[in-house]
Amino acid sequence: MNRTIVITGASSGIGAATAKKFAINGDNLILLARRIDKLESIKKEISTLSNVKVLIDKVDVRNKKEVFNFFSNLTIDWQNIDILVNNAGLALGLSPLHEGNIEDWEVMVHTNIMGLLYVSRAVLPGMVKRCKGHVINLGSIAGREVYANGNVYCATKHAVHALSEAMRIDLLPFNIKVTNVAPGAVNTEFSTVRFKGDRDLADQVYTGYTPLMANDVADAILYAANLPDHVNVNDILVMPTHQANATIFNKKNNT
Ligand code: NDP
Ligand code: 8X3
Repeated sequence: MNRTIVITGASSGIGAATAKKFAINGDNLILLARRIDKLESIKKEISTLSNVKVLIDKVDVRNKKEVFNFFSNLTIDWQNIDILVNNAGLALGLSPLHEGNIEDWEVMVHTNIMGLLYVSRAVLPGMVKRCKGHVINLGSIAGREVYANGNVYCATKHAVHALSEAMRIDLLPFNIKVTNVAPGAVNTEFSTVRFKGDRDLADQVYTGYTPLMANDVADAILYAANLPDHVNVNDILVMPTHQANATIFNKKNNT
């Protein structure tokens, strides 16, 4: 559709899957993450799928200076951003609050909340000026419910939900859409990151039932992004069929 889409955290999982779907849809892409080597291979893969333009850069969303430098140095042909997908995010650890690792809390809060705010603050003035745009924030079922030991991660995703609602109010006069996409369990690098590289623990999260795949969430994002100008999907809560809420799964007879 020849739009310009920014996706943060495009180096894996939901962000990478969404990038490929937008590319097939004919949209040009600005893809950001810390792992530039991963972004390079995704850019290469996209070039086999579509001839859209793809700009990649190593941007850590926690780094305010890096975020604002990147967006203020965009060349004119990249400046009119139509859609911002605030996807970069992570969970670190799973422990009761009184035993929590404070450095992990800081990384989650800085990435999931402050990172989303920095990127939004850098991109939104252009959308406001043009009275046009769409922000798609990656929330979570953890932004609707709290589960044992999920404390700080759940709090950050509740904050994402609140910020989506706040943006929808503040951006209303400027015709800017805001969609909060809240998935249940998605089999990506998410749990490997949460358990700091312990693949066995990560695999257990997705065993005994069929989780969502990154492409399933990307489909939901594309659905919201491709609606007519006068239609906005405020919220998408997308779950595996085998998952009723944050903690109740059907793991019987599903392997
Ligand atoms: P992945 O771990 O596969 O992807 C996370 C992405 O975020 C990576 O591309 C990573 O890139 C990027 N990222 C992390 N920290 C930073 C940072 N400081 N700066 C820039 N990019 C960063 O997980 P998912 O695809 O599953 O996660 C995507 C989003 O979906 C997250 O916000 C997550 O909370 C949310 N979500 C995930 C669910 C799940 O079950 N998987 C369910 C509900 C929501 P890099 O390391 O290269 O910087
Ligand atoms: C990721 C899903 O349930 O592990 O946001 O928090 S969950």
